Amino acid sequence: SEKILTVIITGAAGQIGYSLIPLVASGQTFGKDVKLHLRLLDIESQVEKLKGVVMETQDCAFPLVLSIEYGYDPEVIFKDADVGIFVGGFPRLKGMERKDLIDKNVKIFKEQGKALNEVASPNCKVLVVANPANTNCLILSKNCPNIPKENFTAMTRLDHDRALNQIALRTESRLEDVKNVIVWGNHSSTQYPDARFATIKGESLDYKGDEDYYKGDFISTVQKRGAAIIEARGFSSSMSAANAASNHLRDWYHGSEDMLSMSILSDGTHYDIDDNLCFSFPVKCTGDFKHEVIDGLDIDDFSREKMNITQKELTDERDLGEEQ
Ligand code: NAX
Repeated sequence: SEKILTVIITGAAGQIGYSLIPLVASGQTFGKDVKLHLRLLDIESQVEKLKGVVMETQDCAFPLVLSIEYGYDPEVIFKDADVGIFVGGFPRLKGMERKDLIDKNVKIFKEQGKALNEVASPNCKVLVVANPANTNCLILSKNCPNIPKENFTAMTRLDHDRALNQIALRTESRLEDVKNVIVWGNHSSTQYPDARFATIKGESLDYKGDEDYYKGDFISTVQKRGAAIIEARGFSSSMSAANAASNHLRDWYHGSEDMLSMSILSDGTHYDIDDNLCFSFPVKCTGDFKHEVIDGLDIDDFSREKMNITQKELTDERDLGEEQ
C-alpha cells in the first residue's frame, strides 16, 4: 500500500524552514516512495510570508506532495501529524537573559505540546530544532502524555556532522570514511564532542597521538561553530541546520549503520545521566523511527567532567523552565 506521512514544520516562514521544506518535499528526507501532506505553522504576523513560501513550494511541483496547509493555529495545523519538526521559537534577542529566553519558549512549547497531544497521531515522531532545543523538547514531551517518550528527540545532528567534518579536515580523510563521533549533552556551547572512539576507514583514529587537539581546539571549534557562522555570514546556520534535520529524520526513519548523536529523553539508565533531561547520546537507528542508545563505551575522568558540565546546564535550564 502507498506510504503517506503527514509532516508538520513549525517556524516554516523562517530561514531554516526555507532550506528544510525542499529537502523534505523532494523526498531526500523520507525517500522517494513516501507521499506527503505538508502542514506549515508560523505565528500570525508571519502568515503572509508563509503564504509566499507555500506558493513557492507549490511551484516546485514536487510529485510527492499531496497537499499543503498552513496557518498559525497549532490545533488545526497539527491534526493527524505523523512527524513534527519544531523549528519555530522565540529568538534570543540582544541583551536577553537565558531565563527570559526559556520563559518565552516554555510558553510556546507548553501550548504546542497540548495541541500536539490533542490532535496529532498518538504515535507522532518529534524533532525539536528551535533553541534551547533540548529543554524545549523536554517541555513538549511533558505536555504530550498520549505520545510515547521515545518519540521525542532534539537536534544535535548538526554538531555531530560538524565534528565529522573537523576530523576529516584534521586527518585529511574523506568524510565518508570518518565514523563513530559522539556529541554528548546539550545543543549549546557546553556540549561535549568526543572523538575518542572515532575511526577512519574502520581504523581507530590516532587520538592519543593528537590528544592536545582532540581535547582542546577540536572541542571548542565544534562548540563554537554556530557563533563562528553568525560572525562570518551575519546570520545563523540555516542550510546546514536544515540538512542536519533532514539527516536526523532520514536515519531515524530508514535506519543507519553509523553511530549517530541524538538528544533523547534520558531514563536514568545510560551513562549515569539523570532521568528527566533531554540529553544527547550515541545512538544506533534501527529503522522505522526506532533507536537505541549505544551503551558500554568507556567514560574516562576527562569525559565525565565534560558530561557533568553539560548535564548541569540542562538541569538548570529544566529548573528555570519549571518555575514558569
Ligand atoms: P528564524 O527566526 O529565521 O525563523 C524562526 C521562525 O519561527 C520565524 O518565522 C518565526 O516567526 C517563527 N516562530 C516564532 N515563534 C513561533 C511559534 N510560537 N510558532 C510557530 N512559529 C514561530 O530562525 P531560524 O534561523 O530558522 O532558526 C530557527 C530555530 O532553530 C532557532 O530557535 C535557532 O536558534 C534554532 N537552531 C537550532 C540548531 C540546532 O542545531 N538545534 C541550529 C540552527 C539554529 O540556530
